[in-house]
Amino acid sequence: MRGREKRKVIIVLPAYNEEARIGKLLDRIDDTMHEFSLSPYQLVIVDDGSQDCTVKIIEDRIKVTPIILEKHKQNMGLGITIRDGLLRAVDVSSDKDIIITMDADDTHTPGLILRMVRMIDEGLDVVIASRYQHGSRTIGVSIFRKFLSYAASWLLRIMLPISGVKDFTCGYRAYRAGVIKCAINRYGESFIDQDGFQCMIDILLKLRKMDVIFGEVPFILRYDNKQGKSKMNVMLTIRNTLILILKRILGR
Ligand SMILES: Nc1nc2c(ncn2[C@@H]2O[C@H](COP(=O)(O)OP(=O)(O)O)[C@@H](O)[C@H]2O)c(=O)[nH]1
Ligand SMILES: [Mg+2]
Repeated sequence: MRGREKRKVIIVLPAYNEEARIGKLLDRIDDTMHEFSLSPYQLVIVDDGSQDCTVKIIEDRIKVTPIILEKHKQNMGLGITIRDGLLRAVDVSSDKDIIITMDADDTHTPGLILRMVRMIDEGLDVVIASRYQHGSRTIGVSIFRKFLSYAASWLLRIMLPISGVKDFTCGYRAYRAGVIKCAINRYGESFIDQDGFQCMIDILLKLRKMDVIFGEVPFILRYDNKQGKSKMNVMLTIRNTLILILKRILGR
């Protein structure tokens, strides 16, 4: 690298009551980052008022793993948690760095990070781990949840299309850090102003108005790794997603 600073990967994990799998996920991330020579890397974990041992598990790792831990005193929802994670990630990154977001429930395989990083190096600004590319698989997801994601994908592809995007809802993504910085400068506080799971859609809809190149990589969702229930309130998410789509179609 001839004296220049190496590009860094910053991984943002929103975590709410993830004691069952977060330790295992942190091991898998660390192994992957070392194996693929992506270290040193940085983890930004935002605990969203977990009532279980999530925070204890993370704090026990801080000595050996490069973790920045942000804590919410009470549960604030995924939108605010992702927002705080991205703001912190931007604080510790330069424009050429890469910010990855992924679930903390160990359903998103860290092995895909290398490919996502390479795709950013190849010129993409945002890479989505997509359930709708040739070679994608979803293992352990109920037919109802599959249908909902698929319906959201089609509705958005028709009503608010983004070139290169089929999966609008998956939380596993890579962003060029400079793009997130630009979005924060452009939108300020309103960059992530959706409280719930629909925030993942809205991030893309906001970036769509900027000069951003999107792409996807096939993704194998290992929902069978999940222990305990999903934290998504399905009915609330459907309602909020439809309201969001309507608002954005009307240009608000
Ligand atoms: N901060 C925060 N994170 C949440 C909340 N609900 C879920 N998460 C996190 O967001 C991610 C997605 O939630 P998850 O239960 O995996 O949803 P699913 O994969 O769509 O069923 C996980 O990393 C959760 O820990 C919440 O209320 N607040
Ligand atoms: Mg999940």
